[in-house]
Amino acid sequence: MRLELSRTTAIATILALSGAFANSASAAESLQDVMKRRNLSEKDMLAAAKTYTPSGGRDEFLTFSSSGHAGSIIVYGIPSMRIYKYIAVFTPEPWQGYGFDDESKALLKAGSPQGQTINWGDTHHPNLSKTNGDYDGQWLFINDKSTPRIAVISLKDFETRQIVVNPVLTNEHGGAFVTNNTEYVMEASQLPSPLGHKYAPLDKFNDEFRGGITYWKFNKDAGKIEQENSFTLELPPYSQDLVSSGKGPSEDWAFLNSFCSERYVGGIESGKPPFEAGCSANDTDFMHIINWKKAEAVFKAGKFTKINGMAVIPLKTVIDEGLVYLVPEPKSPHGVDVSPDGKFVIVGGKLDSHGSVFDFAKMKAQIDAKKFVGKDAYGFPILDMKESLHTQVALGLGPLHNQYDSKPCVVYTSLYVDSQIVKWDYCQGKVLDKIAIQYNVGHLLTMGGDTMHPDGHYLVALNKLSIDRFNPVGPLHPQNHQLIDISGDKMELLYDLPIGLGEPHQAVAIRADKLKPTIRYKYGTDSRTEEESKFAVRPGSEKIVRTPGKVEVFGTVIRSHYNPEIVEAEEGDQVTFHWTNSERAEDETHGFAISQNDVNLSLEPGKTASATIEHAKAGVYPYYCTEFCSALHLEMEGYLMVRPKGSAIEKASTNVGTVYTKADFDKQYKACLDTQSVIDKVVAYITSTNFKDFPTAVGQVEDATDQLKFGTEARAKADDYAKKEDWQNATLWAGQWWQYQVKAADIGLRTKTYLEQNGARTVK
Ligand code: CUK
Ligand code: CUA
Repeated sequence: MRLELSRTTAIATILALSGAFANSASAAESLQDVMKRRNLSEKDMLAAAKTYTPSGGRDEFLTFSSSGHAGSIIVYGIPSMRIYKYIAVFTPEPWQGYGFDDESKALLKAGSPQGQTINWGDTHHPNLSKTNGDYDGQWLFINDKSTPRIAVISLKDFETRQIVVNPVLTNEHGGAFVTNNTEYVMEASQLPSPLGHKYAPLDKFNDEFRGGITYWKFNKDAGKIEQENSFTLELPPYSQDLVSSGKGPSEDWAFLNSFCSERYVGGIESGKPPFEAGCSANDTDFMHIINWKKAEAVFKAGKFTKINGMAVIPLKTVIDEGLVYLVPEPKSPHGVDVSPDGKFVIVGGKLDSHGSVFDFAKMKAQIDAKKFVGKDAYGFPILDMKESLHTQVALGLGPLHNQYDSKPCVVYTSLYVDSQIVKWDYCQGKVLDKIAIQYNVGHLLTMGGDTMHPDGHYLVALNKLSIDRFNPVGPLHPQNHQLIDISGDKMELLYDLPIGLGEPHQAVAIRADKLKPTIRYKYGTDSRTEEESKFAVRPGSEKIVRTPGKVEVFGTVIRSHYNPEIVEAEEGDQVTFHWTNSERAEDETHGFAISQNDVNLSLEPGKTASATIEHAKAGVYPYYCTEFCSALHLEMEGYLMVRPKGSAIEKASTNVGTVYTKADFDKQYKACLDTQSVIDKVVAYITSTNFKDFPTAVGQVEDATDQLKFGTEARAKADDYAKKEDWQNATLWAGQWWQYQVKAADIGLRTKTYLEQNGARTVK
């Protein structure tokens, strides 16, 4: 339950607190001083109190927003509006190693049309997997409008798992929308084209060009789209737009908008009016009412042809089997959104000032009675518009997208031209409230707004322009997401989030407690497939395998070294590194960059990733860690030595650098013994508490124990060499023992602080 402070109580509390501070002896500014200095009103303070999240605090909701043609997904929290992550999807992203390790390169290649790797995408609509119409927190999908593709992202590790290319359509817009139980991910075309990437001249537009909607079968357990179980419905060459799945009573159906049902083909260069004129001539376009459940049965009965390996149900079969019906909708519609109870479909008409509420039961009755007012040019039955409508409400100029509230019958619609959001009652057909937005709003986002049980609370306006809202950063402005409180009767603007990637179209938000991401990978996981990597090795079994023309490194990384550190190769060799991060500690990620090469890996705890240099050029290539992983991070380094063709292999040199004596060894050894007594004290403190009740502390203790174990091994080596009076190796191994001690002490102190701050008790 959310604690709702009334406005006056909140302000009284803030002022009382500020009074308390003013009375204190410190010279710190009071709240009133700050308000005055920064010119903040009480309303601002209230908005701040509703969004401000103290250090270490958590958000109530997580948002997944498209980044538009930046090709990724932006993750941010609500109400704090703090950005957490950019999930790389269609576009390479070096921090995550995405598009730079062999595994993700393979994923991007498999997700590109044959013969090329496409390194960007135009993301529009992220959508979350659903079970019984509500988010289940497992999978995320997003579409690429430019190259018709759908990506699957795992919410276990927030990584892209799969990209599928549509072999039939040339572009799309109506993706990635899911059916009520994520049986299918829907993807509808936008610009009509000959199916299957064929050529046909534009004067054959009516006969050879087509639209289509693909039903990608999703296997929820495997987290995979199965192309062999997917099918496409051939549709008339209208510009199909967005699609919304039915729910409850309409669960077997989907609703797909279209514009340009005029089938106009522009040609401004030859004196014709542009597309925009010819595509908005008619008063109405067609909403497609799709019986996908029946289409699935038709597909399973084998009534399809195959185009480029994809099952396509031909136009005639679609009509004959009663898979798609049309109903006129106000011209150039955009948003189509099914209500939480599945009874209504609300359509926004970009060039119409109404929100049109279609009644599913009324449409279904006409379909069942085969009562049609006519057919389109291809023979699709058309329902009566008036008889299909529940109501139409004058909302304002340019209604685009709709999102539902947790309150029954309440919906929010963006008004693109008016730059406003309108809150209205779609049952009674009346406007309830309006709020101004900066500027030209597109999609809206309410919490769980497209599920059967929306959470309410907040609304985000995904604006198209930010004009004068932020410090200028050049002609390309940040994108602007505006957070609005919708818990009361009046909408209240709370916060502006400038986003430095664009252009975000749609976003979805899920209650944070529905997500259970992992903290570390199972040892040796290929994160791009989530399967065990065949290249993983355990510490102690690292190896370099040489075959003619090839060097393959199977190594491990841990604070703060690579094993191996020196790798020899010959000019022209193919050199592959497979690294496994053998850390168990939370957030102990290492990187791997090789100078002068397009290589950077992100190695999270437990992960295995690979990088290949196809034809090594002679030279010295330092490699190093790109994440500041410990105090000795800068020392986490190595060399790839590529000797000129034909020269002999060299051993890593041991006779360079400082020479150590017995005195050096004794000094280092004493430092280790002193450090050990500090560690013993920290250990004594931790074990005197109930640290076992804190999973975070338990994880840290395990990690520290690992480090101490490695330290003991290094100490044994130092002792051995000391016995042989090899002071060089004895000193270096004693130094390594000390490195492990420092890491263990660091973790130990972190644990001590954590326990103190989280109220651990003494138990013995
Ligand atoms: S679209 Cu961009 S504002 Cu692609 Cu859903 Cu409407
Ligand atoms: Cu590993 Cu820095």
